[in-house]
Amino acid sequence: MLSNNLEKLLNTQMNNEFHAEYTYLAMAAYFHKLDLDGIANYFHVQANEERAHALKIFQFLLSKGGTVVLKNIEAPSADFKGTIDVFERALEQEKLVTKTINSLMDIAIKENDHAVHSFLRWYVDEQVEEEALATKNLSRIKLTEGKGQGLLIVDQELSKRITADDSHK
Ligand code: OFO
Repeated sequence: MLSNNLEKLLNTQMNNEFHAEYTYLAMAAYFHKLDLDGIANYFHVQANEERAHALKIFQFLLSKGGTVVLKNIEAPSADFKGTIDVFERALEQEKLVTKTINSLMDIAIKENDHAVHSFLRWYVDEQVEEEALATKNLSRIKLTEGKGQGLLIVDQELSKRITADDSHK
C-alpha cells in the first residue's frame, strides 16, 4: 500500500517523464528543420525512452493499488539559440530529472517503503547513464562549434541510435 504522499509524488514524476518526452520531441523538431535528421532521430529515441519511463511508473502505481492521475503536460520551450544550446539544455534537463528522482528516493527511504525504494533504484542508475551520454554529446557537439563537417559527422553517428519502439519513422 502506497502512502498518499508517495502516490502523489510518483504521479508527479510520471508527469516529469512525459514532459521530458515532450522536450525531446521539441528538440527533434528543431533538428528536422535544419535537415539534420540523424540528430533528430537521436532525440526521437530519447523521447521514446522518456515515455517508457513514464509508463513504467504508470504500471507501478497500478501494481501497488495506487491511482494514476494524468495531469497537463507543460509545453516545452523551443526557443533554441543554436545546436550547442539544444545539447546544453538536454544535459540540464537530465540533471533536473536526476534531482527529482533523488528527492523521491529520499522520501521512499524516510517512509521506509522498500518497494518504492527498490523500484526507484532503476531510475537512479538510468540517470547516471543519461547524464553521461548527454555530457558526451555536448562535448562532441562543442568540438564541431555547432557547424560544418563535424556537425554532419555527428548527424551520421546519431542516426544509428535505435530503440525497440521506432514507430516515429
Ligand atoms: Fe527519464 O530519463 Fe532521462 O530524463
